[in-house]
Amino acid sequence: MSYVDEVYEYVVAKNPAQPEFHQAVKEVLDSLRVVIEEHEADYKRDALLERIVTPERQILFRVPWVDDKGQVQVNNGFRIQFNSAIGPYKGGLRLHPSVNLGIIKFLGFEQVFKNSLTGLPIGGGKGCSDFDPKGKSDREVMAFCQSFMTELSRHIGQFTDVPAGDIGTGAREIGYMYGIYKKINNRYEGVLTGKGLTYGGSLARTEATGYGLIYLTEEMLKANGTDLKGKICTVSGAGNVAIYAIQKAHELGAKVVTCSDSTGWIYDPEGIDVDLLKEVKEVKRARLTEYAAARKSAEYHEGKGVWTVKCDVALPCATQNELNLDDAKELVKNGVYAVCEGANMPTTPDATEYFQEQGVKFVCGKAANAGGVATSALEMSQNSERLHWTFEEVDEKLKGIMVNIFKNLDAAAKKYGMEGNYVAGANIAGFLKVAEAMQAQGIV
Ligand code: NDP
Ligand code: 2IT
Repeated sequence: MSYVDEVYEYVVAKNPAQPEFHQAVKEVLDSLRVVIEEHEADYKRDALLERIVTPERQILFRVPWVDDKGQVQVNNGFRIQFNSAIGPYKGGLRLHPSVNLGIIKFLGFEQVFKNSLTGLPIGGGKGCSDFDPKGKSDREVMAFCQSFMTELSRHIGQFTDVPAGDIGTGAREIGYMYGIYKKINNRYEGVLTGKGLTYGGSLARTEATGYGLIYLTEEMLKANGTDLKGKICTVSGAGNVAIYAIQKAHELGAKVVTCSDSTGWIYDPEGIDVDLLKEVKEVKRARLTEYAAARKSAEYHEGKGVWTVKCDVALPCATQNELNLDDAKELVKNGVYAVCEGANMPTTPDATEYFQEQGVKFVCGKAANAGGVATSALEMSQNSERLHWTFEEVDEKLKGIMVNIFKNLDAAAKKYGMEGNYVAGANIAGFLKVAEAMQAQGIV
């Protein structure tokens, strides 16, 4: 049995009932086979792969808080400090009732290679809670955030671990968490990113993941002799990533005709109205039915259906495993040219394989959505030098980072004889830097 297969079996045996974690590990290890074979003796002796698939530290804790009726509620809290070979742990906090240890480990594992791809000095981590901010009052959200951070605060710090937003964690939650961290530690430090602009946040962080996705998509299309101008795009999700991806795609001349949330989806043949979408989602925190009610050209459909709409470029921006083999077949039947992942692992493995077999250009999330965490690292730089950069400065740096990510993954794929396989290119480029840093630092 090859070393890669041995390690995959080791992961499945050591982490039972964590299918998303197994899936993420398999995708990375499978595409690293040529690289591993090149270094097999050294990696095996040093158990490099066993170490890279094992989090450095896993923190599980109780989060009690009092709701508006005076009833005590109890949630679970997690922080996975996965790998600190190239910098302090860095990665978001997800607040969603579906989270569990396997989901958070897949996200932490992906984050290690994504952060490496940015070229910036950040290790990988991720945190979460099964708390659901939907339908809670601001006071309840604050009570939860304060309790969550009271425990988390002893495990993080600007040089140790720097959390940020993810599904369910936006500016409001980061603000409450920052406030209580400061009160507990009596330190005004850049311990979180995605902060508000009045207390150490970076301009363009809100927009960064969606903008970055489109910068990378444009670069990939250009490398293939085309661009976004005039292209029809479909987007899933209606949150932070989706909204700013739609905005930037429109700026570059594409037309985005869909978006979705967990209850339904919108088809708007005239192109999604971003200002209206922001009003519905960012201000009112309402359902997409309100978008449809306010816009004549829009159709609202219950359930899932974004991937049935004909498009040139599909951009999944909601959640993991939201685009399956049936969806992929439908997209290919309708002539899709490219798929770029704004969410983390939104495409199932069989759907990814199908796209690649059918010649669809496919860029995985750890490359395509790296603009968010890259801009978080730029926020950390600004906090360290106690200065603010302009929107244009940050945006220009973000663009440069996304262009570089594409160049590096494209070059890695070519170097290892897999030209056009952007998944393998991203995994190889991300892995090599982390592996080299781990080897240099000895057995830790
Ligand atoms: P938000 O919470 O802002 O938005 C998430 C969107 O996806 C919402 O529209 C939500 O609908 C929908 N959604 C969530 N879960 C499900 C589900 N199970 N089924 C259907 N729809 C769902 O999160 P973000 O936009 O920040 O994150 C979206 C994705 O991008 C995630 O995979 C995240 O990990 C990834 N990502 C985020 C980054 C960031 O900087 N924020 C950076 C890189 C990746 P509803 O409101 O109904 O729940
Ligand atoms: O998945 C991700 O990269 C994020 N949620 C952003 C993490 C961050 O630290 O900005």
